[in-house]
Amino acid sequence: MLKLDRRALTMGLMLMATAMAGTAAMAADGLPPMKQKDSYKVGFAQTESNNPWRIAQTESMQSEAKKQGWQLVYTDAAGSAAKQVADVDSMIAQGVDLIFLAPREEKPLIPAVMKAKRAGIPVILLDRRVDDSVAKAGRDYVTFIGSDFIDQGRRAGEWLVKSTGGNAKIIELQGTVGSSPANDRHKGFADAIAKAPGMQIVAAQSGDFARDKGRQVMETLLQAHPEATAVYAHNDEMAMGALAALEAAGRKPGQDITVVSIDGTRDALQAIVDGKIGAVVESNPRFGPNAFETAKRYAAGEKIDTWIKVPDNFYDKSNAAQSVSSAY
Ligand code: GYE
Repeated sequence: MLKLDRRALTMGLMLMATAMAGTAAMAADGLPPMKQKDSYKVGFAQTESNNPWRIAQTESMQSEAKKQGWQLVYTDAAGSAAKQVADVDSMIAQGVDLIFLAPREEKPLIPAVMKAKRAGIPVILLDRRVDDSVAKAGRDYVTFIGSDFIDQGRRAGEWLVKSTGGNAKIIELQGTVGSSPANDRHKGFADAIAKAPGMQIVAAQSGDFARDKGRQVMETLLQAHPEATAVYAHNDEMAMGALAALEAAGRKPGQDITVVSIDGTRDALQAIVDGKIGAVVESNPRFGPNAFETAKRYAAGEKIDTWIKVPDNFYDKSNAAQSVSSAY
């Protein structure tokens, strides 16, 4: 009897010791810890570099790394989720202290997030989310730093309702299929226009957040829907492509068709000044200071919110001119 109790006790102690060893390697919430050091080697896995928004984001990350004296391992997935997964793999192999990841699509990048976690490397998501019913902030990755895309779509929709008097036949140029900004910018916009029965989306298709694709898609959709009176583009590059297609078709953007979009690039703000785009909801790409500050707070053991929201401006005729020169 006594012998058995002793064995049970030893077993219990052993189990407790194993459990404690497990927690010693992990923060309380299961996230990999980050040691406090003077300088770090961190990764930034960029999704593509084919538009001014991406270039501004990369510049902001690189200049902040320089300012902090941290080494930045930079990769560009060139628009391929599969390459981005491989890029994260190589960062894990290089033993970076933390990975900043701008996930191209919501689902395909989840394995990369989980693999980094298993390798003991914390991940901070920048500008786009992964599917949070599978991978969770505060458990599988540290946090998401980025805009409220549903709100951006809502603001674009509300502006369009107002400026068209609640009557419009809309062509929607959507972002990259399966990306969180494309999903959420559609949702917020659809919710906003649902309140006005005269607002109708006559066609919607992805232009992959790219200017030339936006132009091509607009050309096709305009041929099928010459009755369109408005364009909602999920980003400025596609809006610029749409302007080219509209003008080539003899339309007069700003006069016979209203254009609204999202980002705040220099070209788009100039197009507002020129009277061709009606309004732009900002999506701020300058993540550097916020990203590095968050990593430092995490290393210091601070509790990090699961979403660090980036506040966004709004541009129309009243303020675009004064913002053109500081835009990217
Ligand atoms: O609007 C777009 C870019 O993920 C918020 O991606 C970002 C979006 C941005 O390619 O221009």
